[in-house]
Amino acid sequence: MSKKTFYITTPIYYPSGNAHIGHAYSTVAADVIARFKRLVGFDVVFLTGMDEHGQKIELTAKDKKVTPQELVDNISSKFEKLWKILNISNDQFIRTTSNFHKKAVKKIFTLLKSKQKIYKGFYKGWYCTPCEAFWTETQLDENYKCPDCKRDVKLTKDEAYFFKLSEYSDKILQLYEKNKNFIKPASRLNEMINFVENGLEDLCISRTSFSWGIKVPNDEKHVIYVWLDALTNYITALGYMSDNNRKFESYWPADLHIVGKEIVRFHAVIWPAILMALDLPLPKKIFGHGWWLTKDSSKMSKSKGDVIDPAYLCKKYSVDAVRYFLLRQVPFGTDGTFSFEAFFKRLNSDLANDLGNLVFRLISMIERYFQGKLPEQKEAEEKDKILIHSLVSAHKKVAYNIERLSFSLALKEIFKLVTACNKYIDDTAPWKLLENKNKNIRLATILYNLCESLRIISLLLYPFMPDTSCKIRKQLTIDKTINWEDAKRFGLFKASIPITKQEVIFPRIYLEKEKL
Ligand code: ME8
Repeated sequence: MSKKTFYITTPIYYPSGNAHIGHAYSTVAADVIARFKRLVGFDVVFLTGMDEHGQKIELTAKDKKVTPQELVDNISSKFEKLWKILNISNDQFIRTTSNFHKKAVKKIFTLLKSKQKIYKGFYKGWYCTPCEAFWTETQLDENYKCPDCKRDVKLTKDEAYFFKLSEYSDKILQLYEKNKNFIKPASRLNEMINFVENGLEDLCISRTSFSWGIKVPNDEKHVIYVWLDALTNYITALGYMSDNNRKFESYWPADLHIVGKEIVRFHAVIWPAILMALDLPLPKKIFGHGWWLTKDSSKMSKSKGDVIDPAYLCKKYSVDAVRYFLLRQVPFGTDGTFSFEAFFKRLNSDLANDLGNLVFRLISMIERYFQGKLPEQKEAEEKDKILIHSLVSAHKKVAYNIERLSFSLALKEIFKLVTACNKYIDDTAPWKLLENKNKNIRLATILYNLCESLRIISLLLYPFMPDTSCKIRKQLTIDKTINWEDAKRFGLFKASIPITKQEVIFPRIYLEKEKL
């Protein structure tokens, strides 16, 4: 029987500055889901990439005295490197300047036009260049600024192509009604219902004020609106409108689009309308996550100075510390403020003290009491059974929370096990047993139970912290194969294989020594 497929995407990123932890957020979250789905047997396609057209890029390139292509080549390669540093397991990396994408977008435009979903008219409206978004007068804020980024907007009147978005209000409301999971979390669904209920206007989908973009077929003075170009990446990446659409047939519709909250509107309104117009199936879920804010409570943004570079954090404090912090610190749907104090606190308490120390204590005891070779012992005492029960039942809670994108709760469940193991060591006090030779069996059993606990913890941690999971397994000489099913069973740890202490997995951070 062929495997069930799972198609997950992140937004494609604008190459107009350095990446910051806000970008890493969508991608790390998607990586956790992709890794988890692969573990539980799905055939996964995980797509990320770059959104490389638009006026903003043309202007930045001019400013920097390079061509737009040089600019996007340079920044896209930095993003690609960042995903490697962050251990992102994407299967594809799309760039909207790729020929295959440009060709497919032109065909999509032509198809929509032939279906009379696109027409030519005049556009008069307020344009926000940084957001690449047009606003009607009523949508502007009280100071006539962009309602999203609060920056200046420009009044524009132009001949332009329009997409008949206004035809789709009812169909989109029906979609929300029928599929309650289409937009998550629920608060974002309510925002979208209000937005669509106010009525949708036709969408201007071409520009003549700049040239860095995909040209409208047979009318080359018009460039296709960057959001039409960008959104369709999710299908062109799979070969839609190409000579080989096998992947598209197998993986579309997407199971999950992960996006930041400010672009839910594009994904939950415009994108389904385009797909409906193309007679294509709709994605199953759109999750709008919250923002990382700077200390002054504004959105961390590459056009502002105060950004945190994830590559720097990974290099200095380890990739898994960053992955852990991003997903543990705040629930995925809400905003969070990044501070080094909070980052170090998490690192020290959860990773260095609780998890790191558990691994270190256990291996030290195996070395000291059994010269690194634990005898095979498995008889459980009553007090062990409580620990064993919490271990073998954890996978359900972890899986449930990952599926709901409640990453913080999933990690909390895993770290409850870490705490339980540390408590088990304190309660059973293995060092006291050593004085009595007859009690060596009990001592070995306690240490065996702890090895087994760490084996299960390493499995549950794998989607979040693949490096750490492997380090723990290596230290305990556990087979490298990560098999989720093995998290459901206690007693698989193979004793009698020599274990030796290696590097400390999470060294403590001393705030006073850090130069920030
Ligand atoms: O929006 N906190 O690209 P982008 C959390 N090209 N997430 C943040 C963030 C922050 N401070 N700053 C940015 C685009 N993001 C389009 C997408 S998809 C067809 C086209 C998130 O580079 C943001 O919410 O401006 C978005 O999900 C992603 O980074 C890319 O932002």
